[in-house]
Amino acid sequence: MWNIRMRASQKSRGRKENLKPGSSEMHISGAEGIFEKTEIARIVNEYINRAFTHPRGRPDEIVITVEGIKQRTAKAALLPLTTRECNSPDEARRIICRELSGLGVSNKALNNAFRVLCSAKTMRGASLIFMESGRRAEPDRNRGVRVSRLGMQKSCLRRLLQRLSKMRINTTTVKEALMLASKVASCPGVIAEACISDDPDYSTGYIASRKTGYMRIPNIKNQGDLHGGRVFFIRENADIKSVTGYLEKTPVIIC
Ligand code: WAQ
Ligand code: MG
Repeated sequence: MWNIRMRASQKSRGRKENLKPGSSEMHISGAEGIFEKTEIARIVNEYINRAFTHPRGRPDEIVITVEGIKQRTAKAALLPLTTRECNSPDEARRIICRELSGLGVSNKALNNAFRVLCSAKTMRGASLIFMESGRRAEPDRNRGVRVSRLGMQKSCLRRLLQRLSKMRINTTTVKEALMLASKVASCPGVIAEACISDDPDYSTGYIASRKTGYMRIPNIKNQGDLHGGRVFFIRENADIKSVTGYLEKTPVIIC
């Protein structure tokens, strides 16, 4: 199996020479998956098209990585999906706080999470937040933790696409977010996730955990807003190295 990753960015124009590498990048788009060898050409093509047609803007650098997977892959269960009724960002915040408080996430942790999710400066990855102290724990605050090396079993994918089609939400965005959330929820140190897309025209977000499943929340932000992000709430005694190691490096097949 092969892990294919794409990352598209825009370096700030004109001032490139004076800046430290990476410091001025605007993240445009990223994608990734685990595939068979015969799928590589098709997927690379698809990812490049995606990078060039992204609503966040035109990239001037696209990095594609195609990497053979040598490790044994772990398995994780696909989270069940539901959609809540929600009419505004304020209502979304109330729903998220109620649900996550129920899982033991403190107010402090929730406030810190919303600061990350609503910041104008988006991260490439996710913030890790201790569920009680609310302390941020990701080693690199600009980059965050990037969930990587995940794929879905063919039969599971087929069933999922049928189900999403029936619900009229069979889009790459939903499919990929649900897969990512399923890997994250399977990580022993993680208690829950909250996500707002950084795409200006995508206003449905979600929270996810083993207890709540994947819960979609419409109108989590207003159309046109550029902010967005991901937060993974972790157990107070979680080992950061094993959490990031699992999320970034362990190949996981969702089934
Ligand atoms: N690992 C960790 N964090 C990530 C990753 C990743 N692989 N990819 C993106 N992020 C973070 C990053 O901070 C982005 O700014 C933020 O998440 C949002 O990413 O069911 O499209 O790719 O309809 O814009 C939710 C779908 C879509 C809800 C989420 O996120 C639904 C989405 P985006
Ligand atoms: Mg995006």
